[in-house]
Amino acid sequence: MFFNLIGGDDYRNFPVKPMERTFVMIKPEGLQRGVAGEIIARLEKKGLKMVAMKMLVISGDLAKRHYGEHIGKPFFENLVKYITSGPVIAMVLEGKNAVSAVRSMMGSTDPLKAEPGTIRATYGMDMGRNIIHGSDSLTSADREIGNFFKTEELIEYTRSIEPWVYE
Ligand code: DAT
Ligand code: MG
Repeated sequence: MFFNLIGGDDYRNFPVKPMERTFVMIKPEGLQRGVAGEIIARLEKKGLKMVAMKMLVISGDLAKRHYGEHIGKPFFENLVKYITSGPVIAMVLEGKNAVSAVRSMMGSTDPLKAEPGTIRATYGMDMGRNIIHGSDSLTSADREIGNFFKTEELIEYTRSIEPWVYE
């Protein structure tokens, strides 16, 4: 579990809150369809802080590690083929309850069942093309962040807007 304390001396007038970090990925169709920026903008507007971001083509090995919990399921082979089929954008986002904040913005796994207005409901039609990944727990977040980023790629900085995002 990762706790980062915003504030310190810069924000001594505001209560210090424990922050979570979550792993988020715009899947290949996000870039192919030209909507990656729009989706990132939603996450940014929400108030989540970007701690790391990179564009990459996922290798077969990394795909199998990332989706390890699904090995043996009927959709696994297709899932690996699809997630390695083109560039993705991988991110680490930080915020209060960041894991569940992102999951609720994403909506259910099946875009046709996702709540209206969520990212998957807005941008997707098919379970196998659901546009975005977000960690489902703090444990998964730690593991997934470690799979995609080195510690030195996670950037520590202070945002002056922090007191306008959190009371
Ligand atoms: P989520 O991405 O919402 O955490 P998951 O971890 O259960 O969902 O599955 C990982 C991805 O695998 C999911 O985003 C899309 C794909 N997937 C899951 N269930 C599937 C199914 N029954 N058929 C096809 N693809 C599926
Ligand atoms: Mg999952």
